[in-house]
Parts: sequence; C-alpha cells; structure tokens
Amino acid sequence: MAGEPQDDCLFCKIVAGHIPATIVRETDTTVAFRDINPQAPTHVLVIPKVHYENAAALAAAAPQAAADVLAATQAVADEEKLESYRVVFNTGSGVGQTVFHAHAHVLGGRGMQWPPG
Ligand code: IU
Repeated sequence: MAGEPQDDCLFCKIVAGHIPATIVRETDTTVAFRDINPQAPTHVLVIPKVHYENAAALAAAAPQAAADVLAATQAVADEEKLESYRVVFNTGSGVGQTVFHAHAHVLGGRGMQWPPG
C-alpha cells in the first residue's frame, strides 16, 4: 500500500535499521544519512520514513512529510555549517534517480555550476 514500507526498498531498510547507514539526524518522520558515494564534501540524503517513489508522489500524498523533509534539509545544512548548499530531488530515471524512495540530496562544501549537468 502507498506509504507502507516496501520489502525491496533499500531506504525502507535503512529506516527500519536493517542495513547500516551513517545517520546524522532523525525525527519522527525523517532520517538523514551520509551518501555512500559522496559528490561533495558534505553529501547527506534526507528521506521520509514513509515510502513514496519520489518527491512528487510524497508531496501529493503526504504533504506534511514532504514539508518535514524540506525542514530537515535546512537543519542538516545548519548542523553541517553550510553557508551555501544545493538541495536536489532527482525525480525519474531520466535525470538519474536510482533509488525509488523519495529523497533529498543536501550537497555543500564546494562551489557548483549552474545549470547542473
Ligand atoms: P538518486 O537521486 O536516486 O540517484 O540517489 C540515490 C543515492 O543513494 C545515490 O547518491 C547513492 O550514492 C545513494 N546510496 C546510498 O547512500 N546508500 C546506498 O546503499 C545506495 C545508494 I544502493
């Protein structure tokens, strides 16, 4: 059912504590952990505990959880002392989404170009 943990979802397993992650922040509704393949000096993923395949589906079905994810990205940036940072929600395989559990990338600690590649 939408929102319920999925047996084949890596990020649901991180939420459940069944596979390890370097968790930097946790709330009732979100978990933030370091990306295993960091693309910047700070690269943290913020995920909702509920399972939706991407940020758009999350925002449509569980807007408070989507807002909680956004608030957590700000908290992570503060805790990591990032003056400038980028928040990315890859949505769809065409732009590089590889894990189909909604997540925000919080990237910082280096300069970045715009537009992104
Ligand atoms: P994407 O937006 O779906 O491409 O991001 C998925 C991210 O999840 C990607 O940056 C991976 O490095 C990251 N990740 C992780 O942190 N831990 C894992 O076990 C796996 C992927 I698989």
